[in-house]
Amino acid sequence: MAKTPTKTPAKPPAKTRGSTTGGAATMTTGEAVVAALLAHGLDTIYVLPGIHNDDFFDALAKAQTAETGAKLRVVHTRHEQGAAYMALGAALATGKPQAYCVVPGPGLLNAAAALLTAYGMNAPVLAFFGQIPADAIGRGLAHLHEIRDQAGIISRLVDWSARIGAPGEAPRLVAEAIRSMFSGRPGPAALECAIDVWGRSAAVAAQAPLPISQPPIDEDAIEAAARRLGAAKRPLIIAGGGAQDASAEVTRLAHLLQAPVLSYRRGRGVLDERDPLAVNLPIGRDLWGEADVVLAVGTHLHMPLLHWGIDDDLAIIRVDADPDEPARLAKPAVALVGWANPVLRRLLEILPAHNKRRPSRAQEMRERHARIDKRLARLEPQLSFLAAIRAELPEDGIFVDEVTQVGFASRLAFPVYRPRTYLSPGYQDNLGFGFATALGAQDARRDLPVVSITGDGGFLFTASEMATAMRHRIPLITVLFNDGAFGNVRRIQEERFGNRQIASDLTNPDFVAFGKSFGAQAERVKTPRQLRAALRRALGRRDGPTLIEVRVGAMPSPWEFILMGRVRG
Ligand SMILES: Cc1ncc(C[n+]2csc(CCOP(=O)(O)OP(=O)(O)O)c2C)c(N)n1
Ligand SMILES: [Mg+2]
Repeated sequence: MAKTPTKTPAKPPAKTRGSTTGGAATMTTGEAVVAALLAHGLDTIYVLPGIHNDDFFDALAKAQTAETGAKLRVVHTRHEQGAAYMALGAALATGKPQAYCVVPGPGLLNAAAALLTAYGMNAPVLAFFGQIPADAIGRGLAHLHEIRDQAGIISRLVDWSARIGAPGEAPRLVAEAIRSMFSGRPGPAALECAIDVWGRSAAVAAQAPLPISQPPIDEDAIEAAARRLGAAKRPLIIAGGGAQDASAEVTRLAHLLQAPVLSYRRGRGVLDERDPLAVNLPIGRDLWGEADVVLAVGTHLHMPLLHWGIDDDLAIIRVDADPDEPARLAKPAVALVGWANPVLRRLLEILPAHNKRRPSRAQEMRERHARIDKRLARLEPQLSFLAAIRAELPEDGIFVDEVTQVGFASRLAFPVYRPRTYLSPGYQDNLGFGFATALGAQDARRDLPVVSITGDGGFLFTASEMATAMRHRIPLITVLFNDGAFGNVRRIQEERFGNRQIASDLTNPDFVAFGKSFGAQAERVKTPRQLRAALRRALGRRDGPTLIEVRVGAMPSPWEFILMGRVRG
């Protein structure tokens, strides 16, 4: 029973283009799903097994030994959230679809925070969930792992989901699921399959990837956008996660318009931050207050619209893949619906005819950076630890953020040079996402170093996945800032609640011994200099995970640079 997705088609990734349908062969549902995933270019699935999915796992096992050369690598984790976060990290690092598979009920719920995060981050993650026997679904017979209305729960978590009812349905449903992940608002999709359906055999016709069409570009809207931008006196570009694949276009627009580009979490690296036009949140807020036209690309504009204010002197141009997004908070002057890169490419074609000659704003931006950097300088030791990481991490290396003091500072002051090299959890900002997400990024991008930063609080959410890192020899480098506390919570209790501390102190293991007990490389450092040396040692080894514990005390609050008041309206 496929649920009909209600999506506007958008641009496909290169691998999902195609249209031919091959012949039929007898196979199980599990085998058909494996074949379909391979046909869509997936090469890995992140899993935690269980009886409901045994026949699917047997199909995965057979594919491992098949003479065809086609293989779906299977990475098993120690908790379902680990599998789902790994798929998320792999999707974010590659921009390509990634899959995970877990048992129904508790398995689904164990993985649900990661699926929620994938939704918030518009990440192309395909979730497979087992199900109780097909004829028992909905009857409340207390089957193993039964959960009331599993399909209903799933349908609230993702935009597109379906249940595979027979082997012959599998190829088409996988193809539709993957198409949905790149259509309209991009994001995760999910497929359920009942315990007795995975192993059922029938003739199955192959299904090539479905073409993904894009909404036609609205030429009137493009013209209106080009006119407004071309005449703008103080244009500002805001890049969100939806701009990650439009780096060249955003860079060109920024230069043509001499428009600064604000990015905070998910839009980092779209404009190389060595460019003086790349600005952080506090500078961006000042510029928002002064702007006459804002071009917002693939962003919810949550912070500007809800915190910084809006008035009639500011025209907003929105570029978004989700047709419902532009008008959600405030009606924009112009809405351009579609993927950022074709829309901006078209805009670039006609903008020169409307644009005036503009003097360079580089010097002005350098001065603004210098002023803000002076204020940010009090975020120590965070900035010095970040500088140590930046000095050692190559420019294409991936930095994975967390909900921790050094993470908050990184959003303001860790320079990012390329798209998809700064992974931040976006608006969910869920503690504990980092380590396992980084493992997935490192697993999918074995050619690049990945550094995960985490607090002592967040790390233990998924620390058991150190076993996964060892089992699958994933060379992730994790830098753990140990302050013996849910430090962010503790500081709020100090500052706002008369220092009545509650539930914010942490009793920790010896993290170095903990890492070593898995067989990982582990060491403890204190200073930024020592961190840099430890990172260099870790980057020289690529045969397994490294855990570097940094002992720290309480750190100064970053929040005055993040939660800032109105500048307009
Ligand atoms: C899933 C989730 N649970 C709880 C929180 C609330 N929260 C935000 S920061 C924080 C403490 C983080 O502690 P730690 O990882 O040690 O980082 P530190 O602030 O000490 O650097 C908590 C509990 C959250 N953001 N997400
Ligand atoms: Mg802490």
